Amino acid sequence: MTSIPTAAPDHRAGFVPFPAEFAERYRREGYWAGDPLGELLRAAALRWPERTALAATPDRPAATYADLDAAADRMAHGLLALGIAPGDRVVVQLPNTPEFITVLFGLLRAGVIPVLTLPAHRRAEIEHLTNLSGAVAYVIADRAADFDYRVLAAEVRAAAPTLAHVLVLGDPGEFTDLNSVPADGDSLPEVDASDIALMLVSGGTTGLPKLIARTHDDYAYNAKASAAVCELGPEDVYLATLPVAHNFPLACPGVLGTIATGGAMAFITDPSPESAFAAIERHGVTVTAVVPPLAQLWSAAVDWEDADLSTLRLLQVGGARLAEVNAREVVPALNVRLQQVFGMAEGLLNYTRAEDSDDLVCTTQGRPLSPADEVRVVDGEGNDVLPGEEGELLTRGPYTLRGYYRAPEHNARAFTPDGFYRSGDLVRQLPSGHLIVSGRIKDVINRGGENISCDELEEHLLAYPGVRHAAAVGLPDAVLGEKACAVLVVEDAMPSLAEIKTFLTGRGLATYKLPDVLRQADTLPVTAVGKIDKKALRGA
Ligand code: OOB
Repeated sequence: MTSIPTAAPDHRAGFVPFPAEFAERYRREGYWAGDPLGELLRAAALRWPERTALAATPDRPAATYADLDAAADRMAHGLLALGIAPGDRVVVQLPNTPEFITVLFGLLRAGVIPVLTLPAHRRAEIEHLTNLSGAVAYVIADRAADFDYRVLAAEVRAAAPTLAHVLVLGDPGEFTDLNSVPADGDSLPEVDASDIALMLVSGGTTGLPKLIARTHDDYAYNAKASAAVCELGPEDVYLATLPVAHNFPLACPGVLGTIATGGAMAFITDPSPESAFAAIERHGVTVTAVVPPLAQLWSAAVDWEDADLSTLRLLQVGGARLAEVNAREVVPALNVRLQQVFGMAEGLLNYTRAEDSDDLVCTTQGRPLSPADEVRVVDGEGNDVLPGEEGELLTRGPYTLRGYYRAPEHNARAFTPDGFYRSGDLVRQLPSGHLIVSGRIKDVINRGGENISCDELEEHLLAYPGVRHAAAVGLPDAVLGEKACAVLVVEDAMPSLAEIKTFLTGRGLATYKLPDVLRQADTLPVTAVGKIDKKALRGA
């Protein structure tokens, strides 16, 4: 009889749990079910053993829920047999492949905590996240998108004293073959649902990323409640288009919501219209999630791609603001229902609903997922603004973190004393509860003391005929402190600064908000998940 290992306590050092009275309430009111996340897959395998969980790929047949469940168990036993213990952290950096799911559930069932990084992260981020989490292992693919992750792993290992294993999907080189890990075994550790299930990486735009420890209870609720809002069921086929380690395609409702409701999952590593449309046609995809630049690209691409997209019923768009002009293009172009999603790895999710009017869907970023989500909109002093006025969004609720992992100093600023997360997002709330995101607190240009909201200026610039993408950034200026720069990606001829100013003035924009400088670009730089990268633009 093998003894059942239990979690070493050190993973909880630096974790900020939900206060006891809130945890009790979330349990009592049924938000938290007390089930470890690894059981989501177990329940699906019991209920729908023969249904397809993973769609076939060119090099492997489809896997049923029974297959996937067994593969996850074998992965869990194999990881424990390597000496990785419950409570240990493991950095996972995999492209969108079915193995991501096996590795994720293997880790969850072993009580080991995945630290979910994105394929676009490089040495600075991976080293930092490995050391911050004290990870003992790093799971990679050999190569993806022309990048050799084994070279990165060698560098990280040299700088991360805790890292004992590198597991590689594909050719392992000097490291361990991930395919050699799975093993049989008879007992898996008890997992406490109030403990840390996994860690997400913050999408923060300043400084190095932070770790967001999500508990089994809160993340299972996140995925299940999201699946309910999106009306996912066993007939759905979810396409992971965005990097699946990101909260949006992972659990909003994403692959975890799909597993909770018995649907099938398909994966692509290239989100271009050519690749994505082919996958939608091949797998009969019904739901997927994209960022606004991709929604725009897909909408335009129906003119030159002729794939059959008729199975697609729901296109979720979120991660950054979707301009109203672009929102209005999506539905007729792709013939789908559009859903705006305003979410954050830290927790709070807002969705537009099936019953919302077209105007609400095109002009708002949705309303909170949970009846237990608490939302406040506050001014610079932290006082509630009048209903409908703009202010910073603060939030607290059954799936919103109470503190970043191992970041006490930052937490003192990022949370109110009563536990609300200060999102840094500027919003207005309608009487219906729907939120309109008007920008980031810091995404403003301070032009000689007058504040210009970059989002507002961008929305106006996008309305100019032929402008495909627009970004407003502040540039240093000796006299004004900052001057306003508009960067445009255009379809044909680039307008002149004078033409832009005349156009914006015609739309009623205040003179001080007019750009001082106009730049043309072929493309805008993007972040690891595909949002426009303001930091890079400012530095350029
Ligand atoms: C999602 O999560 P993160 O952590 O990468 O980024 C969160 C931030 C938000 O605080 C907000 O500033 C921005 O991204 N954002 C939006 C937005 N959705 C996210 N800004 C305007 N409109 C939206 N619809 O990006 C994320 C996580 C789960 C679901 C969806 C998105």
